[in-house]
Amino acid sequence: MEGQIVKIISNLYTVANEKGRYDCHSRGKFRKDNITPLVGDYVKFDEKEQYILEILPRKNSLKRPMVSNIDQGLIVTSVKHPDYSSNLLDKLITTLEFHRIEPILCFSKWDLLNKEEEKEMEKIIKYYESIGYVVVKNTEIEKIKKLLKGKTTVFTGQTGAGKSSLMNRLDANLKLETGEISEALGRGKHTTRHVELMEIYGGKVLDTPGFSSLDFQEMTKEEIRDTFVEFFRYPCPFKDCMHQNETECEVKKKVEDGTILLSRYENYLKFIRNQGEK
Ligand SMILES: Nc1nc2c(ncn2[C@@H]2O[C@H](COP(=O)(O)OP(=O)(O)O)[C@@H](O)[C@H]2O)c(=O)[nH]1
Ligand SMILES: [Mg+2]
Ligand SMILES: [Zn+2]
Repeated sequence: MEGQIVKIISNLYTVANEKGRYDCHSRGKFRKDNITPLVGDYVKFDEKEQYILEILPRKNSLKRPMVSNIDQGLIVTSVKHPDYSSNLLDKLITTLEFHRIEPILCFSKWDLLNKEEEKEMEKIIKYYESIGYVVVKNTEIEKIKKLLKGKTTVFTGQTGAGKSSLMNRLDANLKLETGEISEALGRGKHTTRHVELMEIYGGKVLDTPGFSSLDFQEMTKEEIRDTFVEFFRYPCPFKDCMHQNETECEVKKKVEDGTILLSRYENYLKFIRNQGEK
């Protein structure tokens, strides 16, 4: 039979398909081939012996968390408490783009903003929409449900941003632990549970504490550049332009005239600093 690994606890793999859930073991064979079965893996398994026989080819895989076959990432970004961080948002977008995971931007805690702050955030949202991203607020539950349908989605974002609260609102049966931010931050690592793929409204979601601390060690400068999707709209005279010190650069022009959001460009420069070359 075929199914998808939805949970791994030590060496017990829970494989699910339309017929049910099966607790399976893996064979030494995978260890020999240096393949670690991941949550999200589609597998062939022997339902009688409860053994995983084969891992089917992956669409993508992440290291932190260790998951595979992710379609999209819902980036939960709080606009206050914790304060809005364009750096973290762009970092997560870059990380998802790099892994060919479609980013969806979800802003939370809008209720904590005053009118002026709201206006500022609206501008930022408009910009991200203009470069092609789907943007929602965490209060737009019906819209979010539609986006999740039929897809495997990873929830990501800073601790305290409201990921678990949102998932609980999407499905009251989940009953995920949520925390006051100070508490959540203080507890740090041990709020991290095992990774589990959960069904919500005909979609599958992963709650992933810790994902936000992903770094770029494995990405080159060029790979980071190519995750800034709006840069492609403004071809530069130098084909491999890094939009940095080049004299004739269309991207820099668009930053200067305000077409490209300054914080995006500044974050880009920060991200490529200290990165390896191609
Ligand atoms: N004011 C406000 N608080 C929220 C909102 N969403 C979540 N919270 C609160 O923020 C805290 C952290 O939420 P939680 O879901 O645990 O965040 P997580 O760490 O991303 O899973 C909790 O106290 C929530 O009640 C929101 O939209 N507005
Ligand atoms: Mg949480
Ligand atoms: Zn350029």
